[in-house]
Amino acid sequence: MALQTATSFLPSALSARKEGAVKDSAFLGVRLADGLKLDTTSLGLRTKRVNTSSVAIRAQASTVSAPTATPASPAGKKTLRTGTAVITGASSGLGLATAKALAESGKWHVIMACRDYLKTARAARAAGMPKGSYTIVHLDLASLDSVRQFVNNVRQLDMPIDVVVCNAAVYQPTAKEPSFTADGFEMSVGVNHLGHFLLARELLEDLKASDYPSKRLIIVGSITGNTNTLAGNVPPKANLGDLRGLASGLNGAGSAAMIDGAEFDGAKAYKDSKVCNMLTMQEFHRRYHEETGITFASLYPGCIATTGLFREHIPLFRLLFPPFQKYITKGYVSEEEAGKRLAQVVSEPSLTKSGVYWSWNNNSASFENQLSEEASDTEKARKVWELSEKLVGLA
Ligand code: LMG
Ligand code: NDP
Ligand code: PMR
Repeated sequence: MALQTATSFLPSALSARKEGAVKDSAFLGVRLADGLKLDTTSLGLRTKRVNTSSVAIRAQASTVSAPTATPASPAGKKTLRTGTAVITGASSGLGLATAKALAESGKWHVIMACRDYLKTARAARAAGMPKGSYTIVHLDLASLDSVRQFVNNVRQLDMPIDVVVCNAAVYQPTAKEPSFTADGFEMSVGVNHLGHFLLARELLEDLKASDYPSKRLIIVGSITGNTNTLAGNVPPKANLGDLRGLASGLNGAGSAAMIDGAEFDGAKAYKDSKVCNMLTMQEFHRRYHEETGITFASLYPGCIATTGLFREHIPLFRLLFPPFQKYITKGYVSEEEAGKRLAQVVSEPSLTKSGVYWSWNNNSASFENQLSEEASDTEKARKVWELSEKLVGLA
């Protein structure tokens, strides 16, 4: 436990380094000499084979074996190797339920990309995720440095990256004033969209390099960003306007903490961020699907009214929202059911179509849903892409 605790506070630079790169680094009093490769399993970064009671760090020459074994079945038929899926925000709600569903299937190793190591470790254990089926790697989407550091760290794990799920989100419906990420972006759009935008752009290279037969990049969307629905018409409605706030850096200067340049509204900022998520998925599809064969998808998993997403809402809302969704709108789904849905988008052979926004009907059957006019506006998607590139330092 002590080891795991310590790893959560490990400077990212130490969490895993490539051969030869670790220079005389001290950790828990153990020094690692030049030229030795860290076995990330013994850093607790990868729970597989970690003996939590052991504090010894083994410095060894062998590499961490990626979960790539493709044993031939008795019939001599090759089975699909274990896939590796990165899931952001896997410490609770939909992300955790999806991680659990994938891990329990035995077909996936999950990289849980989370900002709170201890919370995630406890959540994974409490959810009963099989040991060795997941690795926790620190990621704070409210910092572009952290995103870049995360990308470096997962690359050092020597695991292929076959699927990436951009799931984490914050929702600040009661905030009167905007708050900002480390890079000075309004928090909801900064975390939900811009952090994921950089992450997805970086990990695209890793997806391209993977030999997995069905590689996917999934960005979680929502009904509330789609004004072609009843839920999307509950005020405040999503509206990116002419993107003037995004263009000016989303930093609150000149009252431009909102994408459309209007006064700050936390609920709207969240819905706007979801529109960006859905536009980004489609722009990825247009730019990269043909060339790479990667499936790009988004989804509305149903109304998971009990998750941590509503932690900042008023207590009355948190009390009434679940029964309202269960008995009145009938849009409610449990975390478990929503996790199964997202796991389908990760793994189902029938859901390989790219550029799709998936939803499920009342019988839990998936279907290709229609996005609102704004959330399917190709010109806006291109502009959001280009402005986001500038903000995250890719252009
Ligand atoms: C707003 O506040 C903020 O003002 C805004 O800034 C922003 O943050 C926004 O989108 C976020 O939130 C939210 C506030 C107003 O909502 C609440 O606090 C509570 C809303 C919870 C949902 C409504 C519950 C209503 C019914 C509860 C019943 C539960 C029990 C069911 C048990 C059934 C058993 C069989 O949010 C608003 O948007 C208010 C909009 C005004 C609409 C008010 C009318 C509600 C009508 C709902 C339809 C259902 C009607 C039928 C009632 C049947 C009763 C059985
Ligand atoms: P939760 O609050 O349960 O999960 C959100 C996750 O995001 C948590 O793991 C949280 O981490 C993580 N997170 C927040 N900020 C950061 C950050 N700066 N860096 C890294 N991770 C961060 O909410 P849900 O499970 O409901 O939300 C998951 C996704 O589902 C979101 O994309 C949301 O928009 C979407 N969605 C949800 C719906 C619902 O009804 N709940 C409906 C439609 C879509 P931590 O645990 O540390 O706080
Ligand atoms: Mg909404 C079919 C109706 C439906 C569905 C599926 C949702 C989903 N909501 C519906 C209807 C209504 N909602 C109605 C009629 C109202 C007025 C009472 C209403 C209100 C409401 C509020 C105040 N709903 C909300 C809020 C929130 O704060 C949530 C939000 O907008 O977060 C951005 C929310 C949601 N309703 C949903 C879903 C899925 C949410 C969670 C938001 C999300 O993750 O996108």
